[in-house]
Amino acid sequence: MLSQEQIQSYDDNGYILVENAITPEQLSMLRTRTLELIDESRPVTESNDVFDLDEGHGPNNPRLTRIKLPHKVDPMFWDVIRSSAMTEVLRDLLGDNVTLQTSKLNTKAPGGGMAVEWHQDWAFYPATNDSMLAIGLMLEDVDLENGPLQVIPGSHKGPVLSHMGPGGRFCGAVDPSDPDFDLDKAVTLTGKAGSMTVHHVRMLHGSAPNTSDRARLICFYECAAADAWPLAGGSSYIHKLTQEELWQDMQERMIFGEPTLTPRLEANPVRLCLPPAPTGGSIFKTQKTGGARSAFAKQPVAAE
Ligand SMILES: O=C(O)CCC(=O)C(=O)O
Repeated sequence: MLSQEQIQSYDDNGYILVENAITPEQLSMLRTRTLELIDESRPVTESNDVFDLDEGHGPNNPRLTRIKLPHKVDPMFWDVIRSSAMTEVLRDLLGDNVTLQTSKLNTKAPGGGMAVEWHQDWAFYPATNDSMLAIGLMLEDVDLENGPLQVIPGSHKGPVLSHMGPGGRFCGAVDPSDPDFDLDKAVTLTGKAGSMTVHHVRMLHGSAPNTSDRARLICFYECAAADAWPLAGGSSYIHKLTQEELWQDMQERMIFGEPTLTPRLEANPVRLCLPPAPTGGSIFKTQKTGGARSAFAKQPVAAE
């Protein structure tokens, strides 16, 4: 459970860091399973529904940017969000009815694993209100060398920046020269394995390439109050479901509490992510093919 100071700090700054978010047993199980999954990706030659491959991936050198939807790949990733300190943090920050928007395990490979360019999650999936956040559960120690998450405190109360690329398509990243992007204020979130970061859906955040010889394993759980309904035109898979499938999906994604059919409407700035990048499927593909300018390399992200 969070203290009043921690809740206030989240409200003011848009992020918090919490240590020991899961037990040592849970950490060990999740870490072992993650390393097994990376190993299982060896024969895979193209990104698919589970693995997003990084440059240089091959049978002798498994390199992933991401394991997609880990809570669907192995139930232990679902169980842990429903029965750990993370569960109580969600209750403190989002209320009694909380749903999982999506999950992803960004494995940032050793020796150059890709940067995630600066962006706001809100640009990918705006909703009727912004009671939404991402938990970043560290399954490996995260330090300055292996590409830690960086955030800009207070940016969750600012505008939603343009995430359009030079070709006029959504590129999933802000332009580093945008006057509303104040990189000087960035804070870097490092921590021991088992710690978690929490950042607000409108928070500007990104992370540099992994220059270390260790993978940077962070499992992101993107969560929402049940009354934050996705807006049509967002990039979530939800829009591809039939009404019957959506109804089923809503029940299955509840972390605790009940879904609701009465969305809460708030006046927040919104930009929809259309037209989409030439290739989507992960933020890495969207940023590359949409032509995102890099704040880390000071040059465009190389196209695949
Ligand atoms: O992996 C990271 O450092 C950031 C991930 C992220 O922001 C995203 O996937 O949307």
